[in-house]
Amino acid sequence: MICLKFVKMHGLGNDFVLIEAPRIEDYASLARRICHRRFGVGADGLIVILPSEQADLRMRIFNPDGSEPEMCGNGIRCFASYVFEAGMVQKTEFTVETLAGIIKPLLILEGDKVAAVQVDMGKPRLERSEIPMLGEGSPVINETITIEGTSWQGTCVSMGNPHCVFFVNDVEQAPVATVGPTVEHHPLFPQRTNVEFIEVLNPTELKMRVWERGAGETMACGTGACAATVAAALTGRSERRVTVHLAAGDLQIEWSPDDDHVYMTGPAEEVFRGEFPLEEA
Ligand code: ZDP
Repeated sequence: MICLKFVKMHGLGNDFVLIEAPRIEDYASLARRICHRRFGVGADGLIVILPSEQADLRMRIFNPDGSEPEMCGNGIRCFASYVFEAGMVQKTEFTVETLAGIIKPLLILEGDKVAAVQVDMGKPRLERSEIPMLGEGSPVINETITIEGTSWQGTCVSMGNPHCVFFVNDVEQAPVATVGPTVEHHPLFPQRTNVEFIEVLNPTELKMRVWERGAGETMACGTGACAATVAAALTGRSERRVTVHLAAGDLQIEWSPDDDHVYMTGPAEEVFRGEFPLEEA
């Protein structure tokens, strides 16, 4: 049996299977099998580490349903930590090619271990057509989306991948599992969307739950935390530097006024390594 070596990692409980450029092409069907919580390893995404002609390395990510997002915030911290500790890069600051452009992680070391990763996530995209989203006018702030008779006000941001942010009074009570999938598949979003529910605790602290496109409710979403910070700052609810609280811990997000880039800082942990059979049993 041909087996594929993998490493299982997570960022705040948003978990990934990482593999080094295997000799297979059908990553979508591998993602569906390997991410499965009962029949596979179990993960919120499959990350493929590849060489790049434009950057130090290239990252591709696949959702558990096989779709390929442009970017993945928690995933790129795991990616950066793994490739550094595996000696695939020697620098603590390097470049990664993604479908959302060149992303720049910076490793924060304690001794020779990666304590945290700060990622330059690039500029948020606020043009409606870039999200992409149907309708008129940009930026998309407080757009009414009616779901089963209830009006929701969505503020939409692309961090390379699409996000629709809703501000709520109590995130614990937010109907993530019902409104999330309805908005994910809403005709307004031709590429579907990730959906964030955000409680503003104060101008420097947000509390978040997320429904991810192609994955369902997950414990954390890095690009989502960035999009939420941009949406909160744009609508005057927060400052541009905030702490985003997620179920398993915090992300520090700053939307820099100097270069318009969003910087995300958070952990990345390895859980275990193993081998996965390439053929269907
Ligand atoms: O855009 C999408 O389809 C997401 N499901 C991609 C994964 C995003 C992620 N949770 C993150 O941290 O940005 C990995």
